[in-house]
Amino acid sequence: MSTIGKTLNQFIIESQRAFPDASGDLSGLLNDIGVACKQIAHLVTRSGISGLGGYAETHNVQGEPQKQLDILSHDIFVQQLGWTGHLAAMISEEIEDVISIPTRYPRGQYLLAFDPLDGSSNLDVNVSVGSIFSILRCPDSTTQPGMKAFLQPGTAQVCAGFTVYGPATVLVLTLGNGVHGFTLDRDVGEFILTHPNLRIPQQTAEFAINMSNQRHWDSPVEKYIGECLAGADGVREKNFNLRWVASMVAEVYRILMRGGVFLYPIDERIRQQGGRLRLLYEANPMSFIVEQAGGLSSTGEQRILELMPTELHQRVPVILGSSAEVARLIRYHQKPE
Ligand code: AFP
Repeated sequence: MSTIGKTLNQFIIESQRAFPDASGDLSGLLNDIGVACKQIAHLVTRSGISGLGGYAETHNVQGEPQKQLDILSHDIFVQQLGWTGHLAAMISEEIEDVISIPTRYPRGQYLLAFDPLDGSSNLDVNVSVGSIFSILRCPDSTTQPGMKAFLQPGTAQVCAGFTVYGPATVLVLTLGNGVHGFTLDRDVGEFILTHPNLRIPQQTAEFAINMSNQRHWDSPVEKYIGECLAGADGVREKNFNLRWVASMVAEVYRILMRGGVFLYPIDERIRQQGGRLRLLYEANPMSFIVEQAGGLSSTGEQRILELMPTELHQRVPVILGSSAEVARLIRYHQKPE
């Protein structure tokens, strides 16, 4: 299955064959997500030409100003996936409530949670952005799925993925059997398997955190970053590199490629709201992918995938990446001294 060069569609169909009773619903849904991501890739690449890279006059459910492409990318997901008959409902970063499937369309067995355009504050400076998605099973006998249907732990995810719209457009996917990267061949219009069975190195010398928040950090993060900055002269006895793209998809993709640790921890500014990143459509899908690639993902106190969600848009602290470094940060949270 992991032959480089096969299309996303071939990979999905071959994955389905491992489940003789499969209905084909998930395969159809994944292909439709691939089409939506290709459409968004096209919009992102042309945003400077089309004049769509700027802000809309609106704010999202988080009260954050929306880019026109945030709204258009959201619309593409809803229009591309609503009619297919694979979904029972959707939730989006851009909309407060559950998005129901119109009664004129058949309803499927899956729930989709997505961030249509993560990192969109980078659009006007031409830095990589992306789409993130998480697929859950709709609880049985739920005819009209509401918020409760989505409040499942990350361990219940059937599939998770993200697309990076960067120098190359790459879709990264896990179905619970490893992590695989597909590069968009624009000449053919297909995602091609280029990075099968991605694995995150256990060790790293590269960390990603927004250093401007340093004065707000709790002591475990202060201790860890301080040791990284002390480099070869300090207890770690090696020098570290810092990267901060401010686009989670770009950070996670880099970590999948060469290791690293990404931190968006709780701090004094965001303690009240629980963190910066959203659990259902950012932290959970990225944690599923990172763990499937041999990494770890934690709030510092708990494994993210085991958190029991209480709200659709709840935020959590995120520390993910190379297992040796995340394990060290967990230890520092357990024994801050
Ligand atoms: P935007 O989608 O508003 O650009 O936020 C991106 C993001 O959710 C995540 O992708 C980044 O890692 C993080 O926020 C960057 O946060 P800071 O802007 O506080 O560094």
